[in-house]
Amino acid sequence: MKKIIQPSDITPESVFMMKRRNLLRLLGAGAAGMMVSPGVNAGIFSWFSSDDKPAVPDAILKELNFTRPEAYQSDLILTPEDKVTGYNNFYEFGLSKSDPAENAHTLKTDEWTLTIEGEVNRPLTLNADDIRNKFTAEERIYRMRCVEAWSMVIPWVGFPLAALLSAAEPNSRAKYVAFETLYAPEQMPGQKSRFTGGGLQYPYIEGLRLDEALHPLTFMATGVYGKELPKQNGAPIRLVVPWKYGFKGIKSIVKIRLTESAPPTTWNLSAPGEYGFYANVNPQVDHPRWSQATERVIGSGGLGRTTRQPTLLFNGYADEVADLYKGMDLRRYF
Ligand SMILES: Nc1nc2c(c(=O)[nH]1)N[C@H]1C(S)=C(S)[C@@H](COP(=O)(O)O)O[C@H]1N2
Ligand SMILES: [Mo]
Repeated sequence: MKKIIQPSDITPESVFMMKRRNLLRLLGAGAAGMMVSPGVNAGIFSWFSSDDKPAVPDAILKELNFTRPEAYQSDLILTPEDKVTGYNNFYEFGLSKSDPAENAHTLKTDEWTLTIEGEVNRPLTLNADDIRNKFTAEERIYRMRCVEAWSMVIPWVGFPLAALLSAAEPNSRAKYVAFETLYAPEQMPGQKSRFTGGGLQYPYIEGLRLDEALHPLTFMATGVYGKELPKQNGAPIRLVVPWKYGFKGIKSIVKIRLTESAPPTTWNLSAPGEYGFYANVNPQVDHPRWSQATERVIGSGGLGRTTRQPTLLFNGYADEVADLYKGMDLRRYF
């Protein structure tokens, strides 16, 4: 048996929450109180001390200017901001949903370089200012469905990936787009430790077919809830592909490379039988270990309960994207 954490060990979010909240309750206030007493509040006991609150003060996030195109507004109930920015997956900062908000402050985003390279006529290098100001920002309210069977509705701010790619002029050999997250183990504890980082290979990498990447829904987010993106959500720039499972939405991107052949992707490398290249949301194609037919709506219900709702084909965006997959067996290309 390997000692590192395997993807098959990654438990549903409920188990992580069990650790933090219910375990504390089960232990009773007395036992828990002892554990958080001064001098004991360290090491393996440190997770008893927080109630899923970030240990550092919230970062001050700049308000953004953006338009609100009618086509991308929505009647859907938005997930509360504190859930969007406090319940995250960003394994570079740990595996618990509260870890990114707690730990991502070590990520340095003031200086940033994003390159667009490979099969393009005009390779581009963008700095932090370019990322913020070169493209016209708009707000888009998108559903977001994690492969772990939970969902949110998020008001992103950013611009279509197509705007960025067309500036680089993909050449005729370009068929795919490969994305890469920053690799900086000194800033990202999960890249340093197989234990903290869930045994994934880093840097985190993702990919899309070029036609998926150029689809008008495919979005580069530089903000959320009207402000610049918090680090835990993938500052300064992350991908959002609303009809695909959330893991396609790679965070804190430093490189975009146009390629002739399909690029490898982090979760597919880690568990090829569980996470495909396409990762289109599909209630009829179950994950090998759980159903994808329904989803928990994060932030709904109250009193610690969450509402469950049916999952929609292509996460509700079938009218817009089904044509991309005409004639494809969605079970085979999952
Ligand atoms: N670099 C990187 N990007 C990532 C992840 C990650 O662990 N590392 N997690 C993915 C997963 S599984 C999901 S569901 C979304 C979560 O985005 P959010 O925390 O902003 O809601 O980010 C995706 N992007
Ligand atoms: Mo996810």
